[in-house]
Order: sequence, then structure tokens, then C-alpha cells
Amino acid sequence: MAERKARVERNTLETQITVEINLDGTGKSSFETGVPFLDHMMDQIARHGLVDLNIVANGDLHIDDHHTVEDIGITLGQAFKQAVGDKKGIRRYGHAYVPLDEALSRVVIDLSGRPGLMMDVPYTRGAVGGFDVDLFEEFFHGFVNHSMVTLHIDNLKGKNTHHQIETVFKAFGRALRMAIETDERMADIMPSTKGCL
Ligand SMILES: [Mn+2]
Repeated sequence: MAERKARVERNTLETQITVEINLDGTGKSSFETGVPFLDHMMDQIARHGLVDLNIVANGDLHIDDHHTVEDIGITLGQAFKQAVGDKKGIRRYGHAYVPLDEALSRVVIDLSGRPGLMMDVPYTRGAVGGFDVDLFEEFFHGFVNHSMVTLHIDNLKGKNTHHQIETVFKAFGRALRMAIETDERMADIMPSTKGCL
């Protein structure tokens, strides 16, 4: 199988972002985004997805985190789509349940070729360490719209907001890992009766 890597640079008047991704990595990551809580969460994607991720972002944080978080999601989605290639030989679907103490989340992903986000996370607080948690929906919207995946995210239980969102990101990493895994029986087979995705 060809290397599943990509490097995408996306520049707008609001943000300048570079994402490097290796889907067949070991979970190494580095982040320079100016949004430490997002970095902590994206670290979970790398670690639990076993993808290598390097992300550098210069955004208009003097306004707020919104553009930076959304545009990182978009750029990550573009890089993911490019790295995943023609999807031959992969599992396509992935799912995971991840707990963290009292919190429990489920993430289900389909590399369907169609963007879709169904996200239900009843946050118990609106912010963690000054970070507006509703921005995570913007992040995942950006991701699905540009990676062309269907993503169902449900936080099933949780009292601590940090735990709620951390279980979402860990489960997302795990589900992603399952979906992009290769299955040798499918070496040259497209995981769709349409013959393309
Ligand atoms: Mn944490």
C-alpha cells in the first residue's frame, strides 16, 4: 500500500494553518496552535488513532478561538481525505466506546464520501479553562465537510466537562483507527457495492 501521508497548507485572512498527517504512524504529535485545550484534545486523536500529526496554526486569537478551531478542523479534514486516498482495502467503518471515570462517549464513523455530523454532547459547563466547548462542534463540522465522512458523536454519560470532551476525542481517535485499518482480504476491494466511495 502507498504511503498514507499528506501535508496541507491553508491560508486565509483569518488563519494560516499547516497540517501534516501520517495515517500509518505511531501517535507522535506536535501542536503549535495557541489553543492549548484543543492541542490536548488533538493529542488524543494522534495517540489513540495511531496517526502522526503535526499542526501549526496562526489565527486571529485576539478576536476569539472560533476561526482558529474551525479552520484547524477544515485543514485536518482536507489532509485526512488526501492521505486516505482511494479507500481500497480499508475497513471503512469504525466505532468506539471510551470511558473516563464517570464519563462515557461513543463515536461511529463511516468514510462514506458524504459529509455528515450528528453530535450530541450535553456539556455540563460552557467552558473549560477559558475555552468555549461549543467550538468543538465547529471543529468537527469543519472536519466532516472536508474529509467527506459521516460522523456520529454521542456523549452518553458525564459530569465533568473535561472528561466528557476527552472521551469524545479518544473515541474519535479509536474509531478513526478502526475505519482506516487495512484488511488483507480486501487488498484490492473497494468497501462499497457502488465500487467507489
Ligand atoms: Mn485531560
